[in-house]
Amino acid sequence: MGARARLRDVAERLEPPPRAVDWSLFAFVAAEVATGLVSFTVGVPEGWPLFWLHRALGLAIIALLAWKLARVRRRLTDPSRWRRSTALSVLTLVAALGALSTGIVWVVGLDVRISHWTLLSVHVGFGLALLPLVAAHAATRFRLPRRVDFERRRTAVRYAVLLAAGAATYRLQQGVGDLLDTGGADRRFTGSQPREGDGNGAFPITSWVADDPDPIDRDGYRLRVDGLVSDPVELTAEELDAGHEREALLDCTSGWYTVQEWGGIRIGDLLDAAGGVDAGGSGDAGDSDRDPAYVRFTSVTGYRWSLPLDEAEDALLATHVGGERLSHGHGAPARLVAPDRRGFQWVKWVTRVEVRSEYDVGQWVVTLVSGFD
Ligand SMILES: Nc1nc2c(c(=O)[nH]1)N[C@H]1C(S)=C(S)[C@@H](COP(=O)(O)O)O[C@H]1N2
Ligand SMILES: [Mo]
Repeated sequence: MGARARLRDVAERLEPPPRAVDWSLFAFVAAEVATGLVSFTVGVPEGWPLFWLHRALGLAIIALLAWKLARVRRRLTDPSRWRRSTALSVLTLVAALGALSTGIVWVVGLDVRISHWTLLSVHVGFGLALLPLVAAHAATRFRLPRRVDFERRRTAVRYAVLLAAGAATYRLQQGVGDLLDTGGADRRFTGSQPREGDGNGAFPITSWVADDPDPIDRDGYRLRVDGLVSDPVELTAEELDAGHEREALLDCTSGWYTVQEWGGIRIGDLLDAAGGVDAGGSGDAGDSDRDPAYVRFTSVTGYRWSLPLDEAEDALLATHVGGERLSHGHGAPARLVAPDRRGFQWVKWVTRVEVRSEYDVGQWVVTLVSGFD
C-alpha cells in the first residue's frame, strides 16, 4: 500500500458515524471555548494540562471537520442544493477555519499582528463567534444523538486516538519549532511570547475595551485604604513610594509576557498603615461577615479585582517599573502587581484598597464593561 492509501485507510477506520461527527464537533467547540476562557485565569505552571487539552482538541477538530466536509461538500458546491441554511453553514465554516488557522499560526510561533491585535486576540474573536454559529447550525439540522452513535467501545477508542494524535502533533510541532528556532523556545506554558527590556517602554499598554482614563494628577491623588481595617486612611502618591522592590512576571491574555523589577509598597505594609486588618467579629464566633478574607483593588475607572488576604499581603502596589516612575499608560500613580496572576488582574490606576469578608463575583462583569459610560 502506498503512503496515501494507508493514510486514507487509517482515516476511514477512525471515522466516527456521521451523527457522532456532528455532535462531537459541537461538543469539541464548546470544550474549546471553555478551556480557552478558563486558561485565561491560569497563571501558574501547574495549569499546563489545560493548555495542552486546548491544543489537542483543536487538532482533533481538524480531523472531524475534514470528515464532515468530505461528507457534505456537495451541499456547498452544488447550487441546486443550496437552502437558506447554507449561508449559515458557510459562515460557521469560515469562523471555524478562522479560529483554527489563527490558532495554528499562533502556536507555530509567527508573531503576526493585525493592526494592534495579536494573532491570539483574533483567535479568541473567531472562537467566541464560532460557538453561537455552531449552535445555530446544529439547530437547523437538529437530530438527537443516538446511543448507538457513541455506545460502541470502538467509538471511545477513536476519540482517545484522535486526542492523542492531536497532542502528539502539537509535541512534534514544538520539536520542529525548537530545531528551526522559530521563536517558540522562550514562550511560556501559556503560549505567551516575551517582551524584553526594562521599564515603561519595554512592554505594551493593554487596556480592556473602553478603560481609558485621563492621566491622574499626582498631587491631588489619594489612595483610600478601608473596609475591614482598624483605621481607614488616605495616602499620597509619595507615601506609596516606599521603596519595596520585587521582580514579577506580567503575562497578558493577548499573548505576551514581560519580567520587570517593580517598586512601591507591599500590600501587607499598606494594611499596617491603616492599623492592620480588623477581625472585629472575633469576639462573637460565627459572625463570618466580619472576617477579613479578601482585599479588593479598585481603579479610578471602576475596574476591580480581589485577591485572598494571604496572597494580597505579599503582593505589591507599584509606583515604579524598571527603576522608572510608572507612566500613565501603565497605571500611574499606582497599579497592582499580583505575581502568578494573569495580567488582567493587575489593576491599573488603583484609587481604593478595601479589605472585605466576601468574594466579589461582580468583578468578572465589571472588568469587561468598565469604562463604558
Ligand atoms: N484599570 C485597568 N487595569 C488594567 C487593565 C484595564 O483595562 N484597566 N488591563 C489589564 C490587562 S488586560 C493587562 S494585561 C495589564 C496590562 O498592563 P500594562 O498596560 O501596564 O501592560 O493591565 C491590567 N490592568
Ligand atoms: Mo491583558
